[in-house]
Amino acid sequence: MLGERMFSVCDRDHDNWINFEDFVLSVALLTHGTKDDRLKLIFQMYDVENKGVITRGELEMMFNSFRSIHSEDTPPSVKINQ
Ligand SMILES: [Ca+2]
Repeated sequence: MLGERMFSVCDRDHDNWINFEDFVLSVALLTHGTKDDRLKLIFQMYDVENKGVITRGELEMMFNSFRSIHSEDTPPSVKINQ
């Protein structure tokens, strides 16, 4: 999931390829962008449906994706209560 979201955000022209320009722009934003630029990039990763908001389900999905990366064992899923 995390890889798919990173790919989607880096694929700036949405042609399902990350060409050299997409790659350079993404790396430049992450390494030399302003704090706002980097926050926008992270927000776009969480905003799976590209609606300008992060739903509870999207947040859970990303948390679980991060947790699965940082744990050798498969941890129980995160569920955010209302
Ligand atoms: Ca592209």
